[in-house]
Amino acid sequence: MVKRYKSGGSQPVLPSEITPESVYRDRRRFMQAALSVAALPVVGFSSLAEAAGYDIPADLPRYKGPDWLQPKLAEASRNAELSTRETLAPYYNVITHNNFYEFGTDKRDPVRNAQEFKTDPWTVEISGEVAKPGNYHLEDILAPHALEDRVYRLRCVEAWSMVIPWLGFPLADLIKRFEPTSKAKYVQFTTLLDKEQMPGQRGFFSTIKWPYVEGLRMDEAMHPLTLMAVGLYGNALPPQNGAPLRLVVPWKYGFKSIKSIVRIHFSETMPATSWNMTAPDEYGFYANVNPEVDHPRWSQATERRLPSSLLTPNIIDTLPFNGYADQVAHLYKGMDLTQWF
Ligand SMILES: Nc1nc2c(c(=O)[nH]1)N[C@H]1C(S)=C(S)[C@@H](COP(=O)(O)O)O[C@H]1N2
Ligand SMILES: [Mo]
Repeated sequence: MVKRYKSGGSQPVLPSEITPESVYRDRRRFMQAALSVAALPVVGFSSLAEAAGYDIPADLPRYKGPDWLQPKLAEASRNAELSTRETLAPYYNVITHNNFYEFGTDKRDPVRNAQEFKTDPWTVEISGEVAKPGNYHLEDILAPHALEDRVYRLRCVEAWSMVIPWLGFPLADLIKRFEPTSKAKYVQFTTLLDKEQMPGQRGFFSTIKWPYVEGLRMDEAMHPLTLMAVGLYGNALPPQNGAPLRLVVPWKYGFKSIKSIVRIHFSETMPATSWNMTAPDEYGFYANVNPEVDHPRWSQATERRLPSSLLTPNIIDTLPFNGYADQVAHLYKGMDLTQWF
């Protein structure tokens, strides 16, 4: 059943109910920083969030996206069946606590450094084992797809998590249109390479070999939970969250959910993935959320559900496959998940 967000499910918590004074002060600083960036008028503001029933504080920016995206955002409908009813992470946390190493390694670096990032026009290359390879404008890629509003848990390998309302469509629907050949066993995704715009790609000491790449087995890519996201909280994706197009794979650690995608490549063999290349003993290709397989340097048995603070750390148990085991465990039948971590 697909329904409008307004009519049910988890209600966003008012930030005044959960936001300590220090966060309000932080927020003011955020706005001062954001407003000093000349590009914000390009990013634009939107009132779609109200239309979708989301609680976005008036002092925080909404990301509008290009004109052609507006009707799609406005017509998005809620997929209640595939959405968790847990309390949403406040919008503030979603747009200011990010991992996007292209813009810096600190959690606040992406929101500080990505506001001028140009995400329109945007081209995506479809390549490899497909009948219809080519370079496509994002507008054409998205044209036939209606957007759904889906609330997913996002569990970072660093043991924090958030509940985020995404706007997107099933990756499976996109893949079918480009007609993969019988040799297509894996899909690899690539993030934009652009040293001018992405300060994190300039350094000599970067741990990651750019561009960021990720991958999925074909059956994982075709799974109905696997989402191509173009928005969150009723609006376009903020640049710090991976605008204009990102992957969301809710049963895997967050690093699989690659941002700002410019290439989707189909191959017969398992593709290289960034964190696996960087530290193969710590990050595998599969990266399914698994409380029983610890990271070599910390436990994965629990997670810090944001918002969290010193006084209210909000530590909860991590669930197998991030709570999506019923839907996805069958994909890994017979596999030793200690070995294929
Ligand atoms: N291109 C790219 N994609 C990326 C990352 C990154 O550094 N670069 N970080 C990943 C990690 S580790 C996580 S936890 C999620 C965070 O998504 P969010 O900032 O929207 O919460 O993005 C993932 N996608
Ligand atoms: Mo992560």
